[in-house]
Amino acid sequence: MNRPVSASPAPVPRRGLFVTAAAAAVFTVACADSGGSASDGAGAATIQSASVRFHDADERSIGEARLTEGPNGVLIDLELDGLPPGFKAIHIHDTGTCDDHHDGFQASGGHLNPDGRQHGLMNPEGPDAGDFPNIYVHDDGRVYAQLFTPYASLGGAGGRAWILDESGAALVIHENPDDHYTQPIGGAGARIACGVVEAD
Ligand SMILES: [Cu+2]
Repeated sequence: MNRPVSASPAPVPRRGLFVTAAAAAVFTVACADSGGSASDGAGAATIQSASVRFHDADERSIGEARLTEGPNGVLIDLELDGLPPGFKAIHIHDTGTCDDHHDGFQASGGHLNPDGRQHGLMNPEGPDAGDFPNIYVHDDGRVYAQLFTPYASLGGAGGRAWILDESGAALVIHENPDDHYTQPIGGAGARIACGVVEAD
């Protein structure tokens, strides 16, 4: 990347401009190809990232998550502050609504589960596409975690469960850990925090 000190400054910006224009042309072609794919979810497969802002049942803001689409699934970076300590279940729920704070976030629906699988990462008839390992809330109420699901996609790419379909989706945290086996939600109990998944 180092250029000779004696190089004339004039060609540098021109060369940079040329490369940028070429890259933009390739990118445009790639997007057009992707949009024409019949197997992707109604053209929404181009969604590459999304954000979630969590609120608890008292409507307090308790942190956020960032979802990034990858070739094999979705990576979730999670940063929370203000939850009761211990292991907690976290799932993708099927409906992008968290308005009913005082009714236990029931409006977020059941788990993302277009294939009708049973719940539970350790269930032979599972998992559903909303399942994750538990997160751990430290004594100070904080969580820093990365989660990954190979079962879902923001735009329904690769035939995976479509997170941002018409009904949207929410990330929901429960009061108890998930046992990854029992129906319908692994004994996870009440919903204590919720955040709508919103495309960036
Ligand atoms: Cu759940």
